[in-house]
Amino acid sequence: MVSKNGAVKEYADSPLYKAWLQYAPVDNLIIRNNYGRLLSQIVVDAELTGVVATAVEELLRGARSMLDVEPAIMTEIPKGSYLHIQIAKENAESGRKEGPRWKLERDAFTLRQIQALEGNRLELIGGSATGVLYGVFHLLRLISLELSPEGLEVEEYPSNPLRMMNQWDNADATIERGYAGNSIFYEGGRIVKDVSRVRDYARLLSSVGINGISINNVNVHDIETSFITEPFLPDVARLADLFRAYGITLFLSINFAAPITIGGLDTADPLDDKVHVWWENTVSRIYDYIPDFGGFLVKADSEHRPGPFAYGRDHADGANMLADALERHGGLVIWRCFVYNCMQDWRDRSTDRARAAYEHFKPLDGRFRDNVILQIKNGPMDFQVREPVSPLFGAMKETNQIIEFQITQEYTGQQHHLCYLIPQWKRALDFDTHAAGAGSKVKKIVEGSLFEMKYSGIAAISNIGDDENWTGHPLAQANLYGYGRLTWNSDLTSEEIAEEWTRMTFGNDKTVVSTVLQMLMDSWPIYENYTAPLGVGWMVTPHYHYGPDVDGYEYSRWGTYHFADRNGMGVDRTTATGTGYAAQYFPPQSEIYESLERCPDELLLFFHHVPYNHRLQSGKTVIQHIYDTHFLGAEQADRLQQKWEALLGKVDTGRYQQVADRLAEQAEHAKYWRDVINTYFYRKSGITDEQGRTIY
Ligand code: GCV
Repeated sequence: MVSKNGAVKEYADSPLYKAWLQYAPVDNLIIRNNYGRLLSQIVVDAELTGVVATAVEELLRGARSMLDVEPAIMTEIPKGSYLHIQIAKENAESGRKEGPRWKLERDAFTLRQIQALEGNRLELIGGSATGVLYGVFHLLRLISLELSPEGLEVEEYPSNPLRMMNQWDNADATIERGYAGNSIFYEGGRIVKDVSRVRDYARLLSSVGINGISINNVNVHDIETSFITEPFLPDVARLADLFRAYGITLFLSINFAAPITIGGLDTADPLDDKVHVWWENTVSRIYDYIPDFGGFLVKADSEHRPGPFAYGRDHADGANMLADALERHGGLVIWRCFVYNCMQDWRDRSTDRARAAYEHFKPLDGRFRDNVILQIKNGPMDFQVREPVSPLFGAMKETNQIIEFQITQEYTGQQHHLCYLIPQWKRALDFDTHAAGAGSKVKKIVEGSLFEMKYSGIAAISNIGDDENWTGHPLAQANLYGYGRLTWNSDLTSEEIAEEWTRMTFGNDKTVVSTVLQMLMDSWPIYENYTAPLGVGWMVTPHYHYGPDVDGYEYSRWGTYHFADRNGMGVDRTTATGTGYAAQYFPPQSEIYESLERCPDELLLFFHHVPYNHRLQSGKTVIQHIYDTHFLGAEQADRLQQKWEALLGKVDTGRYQQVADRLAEQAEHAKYWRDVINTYFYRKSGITDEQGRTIY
């Protein structure tokens, strides 16, 4: 596979590269002609600049390719059928306004078909230019899904005000936890000169409603620390200009110690006046170059990154200092809550990493400035295949917050294994925290509808690199697509998203659609089956996080234990006899997790230490569950290959072969997982498999 960011032109016609924006010719002639007539004349009631220009350009591209028409762009109402694009009058003015609701209206659009004797009219009204852009992408989606324009009546606005993408890209072109090649943003310590690939990425992102991006790794190394200063700002501004045209605001990850490392100061103490002034000046300079700069994403006092603790200050002191510098310009501080002691001793049973975020941040509720947002990982540990939802959601009623998902498959097969993650994220969003009584779902918290929040939404770590197919595994594109669609509409089901993606990516052939849909929907449970069981997590090769190593982390300092011995396994996080983590939830969730009988099987070993012969709610013992799921998971991974093989000849060779290769690797690796896990627990427990299968 060619994999260099300069070579975009070579990819232009590659189905791998076009991802879900294939714009394949519409097969259904009636639908094609209906849309063809409507789009042959387009009246645009707005200046053809900025985001509107992007929208119209996209529309032309889609219409030419899918409908084989060359639309005429006009300012006067024509005779016959036409598409009429407008911006709602009350929102048309530019300039910043406060508050998430306004942002939702700005991004909203309506799309409807009006029948008339003299010709039908399609009316697209955006709440602003970005609303128009989202409306155009929606229309193009309807066309590729071959849904008739007849009787069309759509009114859409996003569930979440902030819909963020986090890049973990480094200036040397590597990507932390990246599994699809090198960075498309950087080369040799600088931002790339040829930004055509970044533009194509912006298209993909805005087509699913992403409206913010932080362009560098949260672990900010030497070169990236200077991104906020003059030598780099013109280049950063170039990227900001590019993303702005797609309705996406640019953010930077910063190094909390920057005043020392690049500012020549002897401290980064957030309560020191010199530090304040340094950040104020630095921020003002950024806004000289990027007037609509989004703000900073900050990883502080986490995994050896610098932060306010060095000066005896807390996270609110640190975040507020930056917030003060950004406030006058309308900028935000997005402060990550991934804070825990990563230098633990396995003998210390009182420290529990799962408790850490809540313990650090809950006491600070109400102390953060209005333009600070806390970014909280979906679970209390670190993107494992199965974790409970972080108890911080709902615990901080007076703090802006967004949830953080990981699209890049660090712990879920690194894009060598198929793992469609939308069902996992939906589980988190649909979790009822009971923070304000029954129905206090996480999605309501991050949408900003449960508690009064000025800013809220969803962020995720991207899974793309400079591989021709963007994501390493062609089917991993579904996670990128699905993430965007879910941030736009958290009520869409995993199946709806998977089907949309499949049809846009591979076309509307019924066998292809039903096969790929089923493969995607089965993939997370399959991956869970042959990897770490019952919510215990972490049985991976240290540092790389790919492949099984049951004791790899067990005696290390990261606080990620399973405590398996010859009698049993699991972490006792109950209040009665364990670390007390279960009590961080609101009742009844705290009571359910505390109870050995009521705790859901899938999370049993996250909350309880049990003997191997403990009987699950499923009726099986823990040890038999481990054997059964691992035999089953490996078999299921094998069957994925056969399902895909049935599509030979129905999917183009390039994509067919890449998927086939990855599935073969997955099937092989799943067997290895099965054997390592089964053998480990057989030898620990001495209990044989009821079915007498081969365990080494
Ligand atoms: C960017 C995990 C990953 C790290 C990552 C960290 C984080 O620990 O393994 O690579 O660092 O999470 O989210 O900050």
